[in-house]
Amino acid sequence: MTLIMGVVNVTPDSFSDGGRFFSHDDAIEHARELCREGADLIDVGGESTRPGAELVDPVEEQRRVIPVITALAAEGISVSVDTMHSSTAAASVDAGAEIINDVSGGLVDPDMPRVAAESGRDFVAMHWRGYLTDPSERVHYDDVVSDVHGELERRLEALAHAGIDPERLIIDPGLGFSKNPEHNWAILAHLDRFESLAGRMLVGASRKRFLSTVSPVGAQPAERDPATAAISMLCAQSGIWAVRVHNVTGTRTALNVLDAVNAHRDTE
Ligand code: PMM
Repeated sequence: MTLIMGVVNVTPDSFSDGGRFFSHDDAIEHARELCREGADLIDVGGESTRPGAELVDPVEEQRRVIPVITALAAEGISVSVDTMHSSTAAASVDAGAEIINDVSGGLVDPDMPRVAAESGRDFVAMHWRGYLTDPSERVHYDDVVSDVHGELERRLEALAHAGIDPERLIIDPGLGFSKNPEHNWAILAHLDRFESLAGRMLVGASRKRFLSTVSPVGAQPAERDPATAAISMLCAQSGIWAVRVHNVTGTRTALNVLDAVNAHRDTE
């Protein structure tokens, strides 16, 4: 059963929800709402990963996310922290985070692999080719599926070498990060090719720009939610561990449809 990771960005500038949940109370209330809608876990982030976004000092990042993580964990909500900084990861784990979600896969902060290993928590290693000022940077691949697979494989080896239990590693192909629309679609068409790398895979397609190619002309990020829900269903059919989404209701409904159909497949 694919899990739903609801996104709570405590940032002024994330591409689809920046500024909406910037106060702690608004962020906590939004997370509760996502759980009521069917989220299984909540990903809390304090730094936008949007190309060209301002880098956030870890002290400011922690000011944004730690009170939110503390409150959610106290309510029994499973939390992951979306951070590239080891100090924020460590403080978040102390506050109750169960998963460290690092879009750089431990590349930005050299202390991250050790801190993640010592925390004993799950670690999401996303495919990443560096900070970007423009999404069209670093998008050359000979074969995007093989290249992303190979780069993730080497990253996993390094992370395991740093002491992270391989069972704790979750891979993520990093849709939209140094990838053009065709690359993202090719990865989604070949999710099975990544199965051998790790026991669990997370996919984050939600509201990303490549979905505009399948959405109504001029669709704003939130209007890409139907396309996001459709991808969630494809991911569930491919046995993906979790999907990271902003709109939980759409994805929950899509997964319910799949469950309803599968229930009949199993009994026939
Ligand atoms: N995408 C964003 C942020 N964090 N984390 C993971 N593991 N995978 C992703 O695809 C991912 C991520 C960018 O989206 P946002 O700005 O809406 O959070």
